[in-house]
Amino acid sequence: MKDIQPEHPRSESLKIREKLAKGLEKGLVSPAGLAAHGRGEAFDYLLGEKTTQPAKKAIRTGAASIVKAEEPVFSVNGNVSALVPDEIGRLSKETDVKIEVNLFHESKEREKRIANHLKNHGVEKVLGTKKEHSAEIPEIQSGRKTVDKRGQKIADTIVVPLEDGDRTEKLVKNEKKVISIDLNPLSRTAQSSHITIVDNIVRTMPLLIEEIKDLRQQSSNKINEIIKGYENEKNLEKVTDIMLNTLKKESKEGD
Ligand code: PTJ
Repeated sequence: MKDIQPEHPRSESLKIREKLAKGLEKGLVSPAGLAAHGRGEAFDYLLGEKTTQPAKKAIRTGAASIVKAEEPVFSVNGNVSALVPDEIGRLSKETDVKIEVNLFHESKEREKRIANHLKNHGVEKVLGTKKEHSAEIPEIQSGRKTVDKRGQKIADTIVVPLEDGDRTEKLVKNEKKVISIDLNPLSRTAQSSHITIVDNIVRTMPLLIEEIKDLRQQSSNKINEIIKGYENEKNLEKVTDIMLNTLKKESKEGD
């Protein structure tokens, strides 16, 4: 990895960027993944590169929905595999969430490389790579339509990080509960998910795992209360306000 000085004011952001660049070199990330990352970085800047209160609320509600689910699945694409492989390993070991590779830019080779990469990071069973287990989600146009019979096809709850809009809408239509992780609160994914975590996935994952572990010890009443008390639209408005205030503050300072 390129030498990034810890005292550099943008060192954290540069380290994340470097992970993506390495992921591209290793054939995990698609070239379009770099553009997607750049878009995310811009929104993260407006969040102050911090996990906000509304994001924390969405993470806790997402965790509650995962604990309540019978068949929870976490969908992994190229960017996600490069950014948080250790956390996906922990998620699969420490919770009941299944891990499935599902790519927008379809490539059998990349799918296999991602699955191996995840296995090297502790995921014992990676779904989504075997033809004999493949099924389709009707109406999805992209490569994402092919899913695993043992995973997303039967899942009641799916976590879709860094996702394009089409699939989220179709998953919702197919009565799946969708939890997205997306730094852009205006994206179609963010707008159509049941629970939208507007945060950088590198910050979200450790918090999500801890919340799942904590909520597994709680009563089903408590879990239901958390889910009932959450309104995604309102939560998205709060995050958008935080971004707007960052811009307003900057414009006043420049007066
Ligand atoms: O590996 P593949 O073929 O499945 O492709 C993966 C990408 C990400 C290229 C594909 O899903 C794609 O094109 O996604 P989009 O439509 O660019 O959407 C990605 C969303 O993720 C955008 O809204 C970004 O703002 C957001 N995003 C990017 N980086 C992060 C992020 N959200 C959270 N954490 C990030 N680190």
